[in-house]
Amino acid sequence: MITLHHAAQSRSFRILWFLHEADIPHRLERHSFGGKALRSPEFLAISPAGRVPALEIDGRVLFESGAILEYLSETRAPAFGRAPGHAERGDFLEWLHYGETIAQHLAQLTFQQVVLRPDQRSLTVLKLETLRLSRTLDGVAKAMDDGRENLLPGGFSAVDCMVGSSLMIARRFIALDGWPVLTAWHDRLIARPGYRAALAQDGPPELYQRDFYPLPQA
Ligand SMILES: N[C@@H](CCC(=O)N[C@@H](CS)C(=O)NCC(=O)O)C(=O)O
Repeated sequence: MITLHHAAQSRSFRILWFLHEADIPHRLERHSFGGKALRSPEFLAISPAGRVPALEIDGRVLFESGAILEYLSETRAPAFGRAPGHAERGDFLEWLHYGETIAQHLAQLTFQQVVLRPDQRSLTVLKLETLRLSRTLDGVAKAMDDGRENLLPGGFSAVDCMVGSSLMIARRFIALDGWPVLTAWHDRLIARPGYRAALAQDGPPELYQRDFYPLPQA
């Protein structure tokens, strides 16, 4: 049985969502960001930086969400991947990694808005990271401007889980109103049975208590 090391509202949701989309049986090992469990020798033996997701599969452990999605699509759900030689292979790899280009700004904004106390926050960092996040969303919107239904024109794939999960968190910091194609894509994604099943399994909030975190006033 595949085991997903998971924390609610985190990057491991990318994997949880994919497992449901591809109908792959799995069990969850739930983790919390509170306390020091992610820094225990036992967990560091699974994930060297003490991060989620990590996936126990085929007699080994895989970490890094992009690598996990690539491995799962190659070994368990080829229709949701783009194998070498496929016309969309290059785009698939680009978007798979682009999920982290978006997520680096989400991590900064989460740290500022959720982890730090109000008096520790930097308005400069918050404004800059919000702007830089919006630039990454511009990139997705530009690609989807041709009317495609999914991030790859050929159909739903692992990159919808990768980038789509980042989009779900991005909208806690930026309203999507300015990007109608992203709003429409978001609405299609959350209507998917696989997404709904993953959300039901995600667990109680680990990070975000609010739907939206506005920029604090100066
Ligand atoms: N590039 C990694 C990043 C993993 C990562 O940073 N995960 C966060 C949750 S979203 C984490 O485990 N943070 C715990 C910590 O920093 O202690 C991936 O995509 O899997």
